[in-house]
Amino acid sequence: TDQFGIQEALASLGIKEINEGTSTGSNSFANGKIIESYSPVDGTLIAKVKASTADDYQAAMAKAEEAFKTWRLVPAPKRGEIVRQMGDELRKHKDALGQLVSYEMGKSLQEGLGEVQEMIDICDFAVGLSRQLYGLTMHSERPMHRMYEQWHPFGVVGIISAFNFPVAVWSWNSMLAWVCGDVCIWKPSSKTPLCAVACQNIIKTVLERNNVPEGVSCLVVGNESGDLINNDKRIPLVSFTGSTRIGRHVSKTVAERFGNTILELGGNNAIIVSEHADISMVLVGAVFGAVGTAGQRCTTTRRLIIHESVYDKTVEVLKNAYGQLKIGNPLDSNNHVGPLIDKGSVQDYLNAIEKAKQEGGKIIVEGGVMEGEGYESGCYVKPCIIEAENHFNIVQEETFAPILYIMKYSTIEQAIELQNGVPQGLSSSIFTNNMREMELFLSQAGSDCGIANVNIGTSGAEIGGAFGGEKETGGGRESGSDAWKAYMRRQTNTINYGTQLPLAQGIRFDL
Ligand code: UN1
Repeated sequence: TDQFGIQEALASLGIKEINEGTSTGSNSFANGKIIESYSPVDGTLIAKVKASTADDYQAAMAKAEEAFKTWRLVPAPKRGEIVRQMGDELRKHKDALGQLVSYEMGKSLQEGLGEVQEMIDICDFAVGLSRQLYGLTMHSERPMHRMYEQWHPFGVVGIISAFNFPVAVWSWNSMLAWVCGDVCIWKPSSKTPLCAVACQNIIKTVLERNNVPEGVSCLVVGNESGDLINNDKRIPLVSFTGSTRIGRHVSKTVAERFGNTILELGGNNAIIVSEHADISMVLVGAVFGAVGTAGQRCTTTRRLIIHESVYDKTVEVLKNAYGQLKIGNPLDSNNHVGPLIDKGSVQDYLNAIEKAKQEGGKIIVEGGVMEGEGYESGCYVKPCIIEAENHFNIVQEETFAPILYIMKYSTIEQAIELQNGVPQGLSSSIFTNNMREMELFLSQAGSDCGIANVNIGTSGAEIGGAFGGEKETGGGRESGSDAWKAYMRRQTNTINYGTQLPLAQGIRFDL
């Protein structure tokens, strides 16, 4: 029985082969071992994908390099027009792709659709951007000289993405890279290869229709390709999304060859709940932040720092809300919380709870693994709340699961210190109606994160802003604002239109 129409969605996305191993889209660089993609929703095998071998990788790179020679000469607004068509194509496939994201990754259908919406939005953003890749002009210190800067495409951009946003993160990178004139080689998470194949299938029709060389978008599957990308001198920019542990390795490897990186690593995001907060708003922000995507967003709310005077009341409200959470099949819109990605993640979740207890944490809302009908995949867990102290080792770490640590504060300065007192620096927020503490939180003496919000939660950033964070989050910025600059190389040009050749800095050199 296919109650949620998954088979139809798969077929419409061109994913059919279950026994042979589906190939990786237009650029079929896949002759390696079979990767099986199981759904955390019901534990069934969705389809098999062939991984790329080292030879496949080389073939993909050759096509990418070749394609770059053509693509860089296409005027940026024309590249934008092609990205516009990709946005249209994504609109047509929004439902099916959203379903696949939900089924292969396990997030709620609403969030799966939301993720595809982010892809559509970044396409629109990129289209506008294709006419706005502005450089500055400067006044030269020398007469009859003109100075300006221009932005040129880098070349081949390596995109290594994570399972939790299996399609949107790729599009933030690829759509910008494409209008910038770069070509992309994408290595998706081996936990969500079908989402990547589906994306490749969707955009390949647009590339074909416009006679764009297929090497503009290359897909390589399997972990082997990750380090090939990191070590490849032909790839001037690697955009990596994933854990801090692997990010550190990527960062070192790419830096060793003087390549550029955009790193989107772990978060350990907190909400400060002030005594001036509107608790009904905190409720939505904190609960969605903590249990949405089953706690598997890099922007997930992991810590609540609550003013002592409203602590008991907030805990009461949270306990009540957690008591009403429905855990189950994410394709069923009645459920709030879907599964974790796999059993390994379930184990990490259990270990974290155990460690928190050992360090003195007090369970406020009990966790545990769900059993019985509907939970056969073994990946469903109960969102839990633990009263903890910020310095606990486990609180300092990012566990990709719905575990919320709560703690008390008495002054706003202390709250900000706790908020900043972790190695990561992605997202942060304060709920308050007091403008003094709000402004302090947003000031240079406030949150040290790349994202700081007021009266909204830590997750769910819009694509128009630059997305990323400081410290162990890696410092990269993607998506909106001027994040595009990371995908291009800057060239400063000085032109002498006079008949003399004066040197800068007034240096005389008489011949
Ligand atoms: C991620 O978890 O890797 O802000 C990205 C958000 C989403 C993106 C999360 N727009 O929660």
